[in-house]
Amino acid sequence: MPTRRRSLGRVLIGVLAVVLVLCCGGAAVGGWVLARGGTDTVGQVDFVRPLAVPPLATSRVDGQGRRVFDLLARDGRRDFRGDGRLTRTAGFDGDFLGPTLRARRGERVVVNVVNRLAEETSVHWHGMHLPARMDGGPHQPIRPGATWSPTWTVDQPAATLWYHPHPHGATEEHVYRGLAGMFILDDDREAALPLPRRYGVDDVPVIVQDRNFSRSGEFKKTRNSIAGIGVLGDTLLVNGTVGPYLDVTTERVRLRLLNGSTARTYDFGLADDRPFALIGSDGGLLPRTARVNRVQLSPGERAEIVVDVRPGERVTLRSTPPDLAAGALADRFAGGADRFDVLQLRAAGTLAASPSVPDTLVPVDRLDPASAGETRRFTLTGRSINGRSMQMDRIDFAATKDATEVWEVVNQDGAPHNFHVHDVQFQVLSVGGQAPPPALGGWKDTVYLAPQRPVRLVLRFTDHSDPDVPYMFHCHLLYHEDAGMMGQFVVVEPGQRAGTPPRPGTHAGHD
Ligand SMILES: [Cu+2]
Repeated sequence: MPTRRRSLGRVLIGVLAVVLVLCCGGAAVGGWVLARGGTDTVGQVDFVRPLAVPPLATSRVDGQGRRVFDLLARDGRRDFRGDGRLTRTAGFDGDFLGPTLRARRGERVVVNVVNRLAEETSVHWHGMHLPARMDGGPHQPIRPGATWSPTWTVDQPAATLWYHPHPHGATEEHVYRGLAGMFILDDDREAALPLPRRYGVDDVPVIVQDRNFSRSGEFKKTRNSIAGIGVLGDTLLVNGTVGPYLDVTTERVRLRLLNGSTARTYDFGLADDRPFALIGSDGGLLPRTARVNRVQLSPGERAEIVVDVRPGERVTLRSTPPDLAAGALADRFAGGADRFDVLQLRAAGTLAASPSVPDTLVPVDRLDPASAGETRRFTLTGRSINGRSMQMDRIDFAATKDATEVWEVVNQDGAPHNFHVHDVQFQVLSVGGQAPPPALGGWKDTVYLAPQRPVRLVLRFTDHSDPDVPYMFHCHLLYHEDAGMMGQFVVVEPGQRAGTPPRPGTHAGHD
């Protein structure tokens, strides 16, 4: 039946044509999306505003010799771009971000945190070694109008730490609105080194955050659904300043870089690719200065760098595409192709002399993995760790006080995660089976997890035990954390078992 065969042939050709068009169209769209590249602000940022330097928090010493700070969380409004469009924000003691807290090793501190927000929040001391009930995680909520007054003794090396809310399920929202600040610790070892340390002059906090703005000027919290890592903004705020410059008056300037973003990873360097001195990571100074030209920071990580400048020059701190090692598609949608001009350094015509940065910094005693009594494995997939989602009333394990542990952490997704541990600083033993780079050679509390690349950590939980009140471990991509990629552990005395977390609403840690 030739007629029927002919019509069948026509149908087949038609179907083929449709398939062909769909394939080509799909490939074209896919190719266009990939080729489109990422967000790129290089050469497009007008550095017209002086970098805001967070004020040092005032403090007083009380009758018990404790250093007392006051911190007030509140809503605010700010015109970030000078065009009259106000953004609804939140901050500590101000409209956006908060003052820099500063304390010395050995000091006992008290922070009176007042919650003047319309909702519950908490304040977590990221990187701080302290009792669990002072940690400021989801078990220490502060109700609207309430004051929470944690107190602890600073007992860890000089470091660039930070503080931010950690309320159950709402951390991303609170940090994105602006609730965060730096917490600098000092000690004698750091003070004995010839490093720049005049706050706001040659020792400057650089808190980098990305935001999207709506047409009316509000922060826009639309998440990219393809990579699923959270909000990636197209505008950078540095200490809350859009388009910032810093007047540099000394030959060398120390920058305390904090990635305070909720999801984005940066790869910081200078625009002319000059090397700089990498002197510190999350938990303090490195054993040795690393002369590098890039430092990559995932959300929550810090680095201290010292940059040499020449009289009269202008040089830009830039973030080039980070190596997320997550494949082309994930890279593209997870910020792996994005570039940003971050901060312009404007050197004065005459610069005050700065001592050169020493090669040797501080001793970092290596924890011995061979002495580890416990090896734990953490597999991150989707929004869970070891297949479990965060539950306030479930303690995942108990770590014994003063015992060394090895943790093997692996991201088994195709997209980025990272890993943050409360209470202690850890050391990185290996990344994908390789010795860690110099940037991971000191104390760390947060580490990037490239897909399928296991990271081995060694940790020791000293000083503080409490069978009932847990510390957190979690992905510090805040959208993931809020969605359940978090677990809880307690530190116990030898032979002690994990107890029961306080019921929500009992407000552990309130005095
Ligand atoms: Cu994650």
